[in-house]
Amino acid sequence: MAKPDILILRPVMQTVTDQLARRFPLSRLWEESDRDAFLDRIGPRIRGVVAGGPVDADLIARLPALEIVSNFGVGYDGVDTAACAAAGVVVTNTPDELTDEVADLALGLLLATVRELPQADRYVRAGRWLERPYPLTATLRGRRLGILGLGRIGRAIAGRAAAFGLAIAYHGRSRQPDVPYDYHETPADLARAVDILMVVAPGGAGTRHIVNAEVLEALGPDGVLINVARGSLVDETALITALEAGTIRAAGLDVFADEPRVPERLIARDNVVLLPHVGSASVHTRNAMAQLVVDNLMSWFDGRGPLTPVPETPVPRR
Ligand code: 8YV
Repeated sequence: MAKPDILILRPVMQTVTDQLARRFPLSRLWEESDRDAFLDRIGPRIRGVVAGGPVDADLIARLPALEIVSNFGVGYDGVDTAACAAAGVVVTNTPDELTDEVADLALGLLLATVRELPQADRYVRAGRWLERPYPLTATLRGRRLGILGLGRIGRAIAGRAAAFGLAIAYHGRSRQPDVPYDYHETPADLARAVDILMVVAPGGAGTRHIVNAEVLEALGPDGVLINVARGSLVDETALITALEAGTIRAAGLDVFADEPRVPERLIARDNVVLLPHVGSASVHTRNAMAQLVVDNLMSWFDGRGPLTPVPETPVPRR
């Protein structure tokens, strides 16, 4: 049987292309100037896709022999899983490998936002310490943390936050009987009960703008919003308005609605800490994620099934 053709949609880490190239014929979609002509020609041969961004129904329809989409990242909100399921295509992601890295970053971003670490760094560099000490900041002491989305990463954040002495509550699709944290029925209820709202739920249509003007109002003037999930969960315009009006105190954001574009009104503010979507971005963790992207494809084309399939797509037998 011919070797399965793999299509890579966007530039990926070299270890992925190096390992796959040893075994499979590879195509790189981003290098093709005429994407349509290329898909007409090569599409019918493609049996595996490496994704790290949108995979829409249109693309799936153009790949009739497709069996597996191996997504680089735990979040797969860009992949149309309904279209994949309907076409019998299995989708895999990279859970677990990045859980601790993202949880570390979330706590770092929380500390940076509440204790104003980037602002204090800018203060030293600008020579302003010579004039007077940096102003006193807000604190984590005695604060309550609300976790929006208590999945793997949410739980890892909760464990770390407990060690910091924070009281923890959460909201998610359902109450989780095995955790000692308070559950709240809606995002607004959670926001009302806490001082810091940590957004860590999956992206996609079901969670779009679940942090809206009402939730920010409920968080209140001492409230802090941290988002390490997806920009789509937060109504960014409502957030900017809330930051400008003092409806909430501050925000720490690793993700944005239209990455890598960050609104000027956010950049202009001093009560926000802005990161360029680096939650999982260490050499160690990205290498581990890359390996799982490769291993899912290897396992599938060895006939051993996918290693980490997502629940929305079936696992057809090869
Ligand atoms: C990366 C992520 O930004 O895993 C995710 O869902 O958002 C991040 O780890 C991305 O997957 C790598 O491009």
